[in-house]
Amino acid sequence: MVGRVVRIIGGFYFVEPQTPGPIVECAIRGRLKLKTQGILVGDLVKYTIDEDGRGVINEVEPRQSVLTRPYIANVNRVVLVFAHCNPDPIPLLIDKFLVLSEASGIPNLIVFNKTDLVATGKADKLANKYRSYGYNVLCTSVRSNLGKRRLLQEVKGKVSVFAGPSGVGKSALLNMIAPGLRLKTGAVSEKIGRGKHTTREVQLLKIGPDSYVADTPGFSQIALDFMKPEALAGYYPEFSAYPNCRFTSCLHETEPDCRIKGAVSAGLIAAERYQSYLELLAEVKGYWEKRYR
Ligand SMILES: Nc1nc2c(ncn2[C@@H]2O[C@H](COP(=O)(O)OP(=O)(O)O)[C@@H](O)[C@H]2O)c(=O)[nH]1
Ligand SMILES: [Mg+2]
Ligand SMILES: [Zn+2]
Repeated sequence: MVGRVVRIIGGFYFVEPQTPGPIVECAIRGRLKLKTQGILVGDLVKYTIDEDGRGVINEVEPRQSVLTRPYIANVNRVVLVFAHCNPDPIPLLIDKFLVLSEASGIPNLIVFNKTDLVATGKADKLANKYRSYGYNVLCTSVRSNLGKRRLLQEVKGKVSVFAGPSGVGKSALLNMIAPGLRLKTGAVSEKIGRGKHTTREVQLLKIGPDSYVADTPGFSQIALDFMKPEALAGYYPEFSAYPNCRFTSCLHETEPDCRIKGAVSAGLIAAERYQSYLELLAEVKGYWEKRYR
């Protein structure tokens, strides 16, 4: 039988069967343990059920992708959720989430939630700004069900991870599109959880045939400690229209004949995005130098 690992607890793998049915608790075939570098949540597996009704995983299908934060295999949609207000959007934090998501190579969608709390003009302006950078953007409201159908379409038949700062409405949005989930909402309880260092195991929730979502706890700190400084510009999609600076190693800071800086001066790249690039570059360089000093 074929199924998807939705949760891992203490060496047991909880597998959601491909054909509708209850989740099967599986152990892992000894010989498979040596072959794979562990099975991840999100993996598609072949399993059997023995005479005693216990499941055993015999085989893992090749992975299409591996997302590292959180650790999930075969994710093919990252939904980055922010709020129009309460909490206010912070451009640098948004760009950090975007960079992280672009670095994963998995297609993303920006959702600006709580649209009910701001004037239409203000909401459109924010959404259009990110559209102009090349992102897919959706405005939603859990209060008025705005964007519900589009969001459902976006996650249909996919493994999606909902990420973003705390309190923006990630869990509320998931409850909106899949009321059966009954996820806890309200930022306060999450803040307490974070302070206590509660372990956060990842879990996939099935919301439809072949549709899975992962809710993630909000976090305000993201460390871009894994990338090379030279890679960062590649995670700003609109920068790619201006290749071939004079130096191939150009970091677009103070180098002469830099096409990115030229595009900023000409108003073709938003100054706000270039500023955020420089700030994140300083952070990435800091980590990099610490590691290789
Ligand atoms: N006005 C308004 N409040 C919302 C909306 N979505 C969520 N909220 C509220 O925002 C708070 C945080 O929501 P939650 O889903 O827990 O955020 P999470 O931390 O991102 O999972 C809760 O009190 C929700 O009721 C929305 O679209 N409009
Ligand atoms: Mg939540
Ligand atoms: Zn340059």
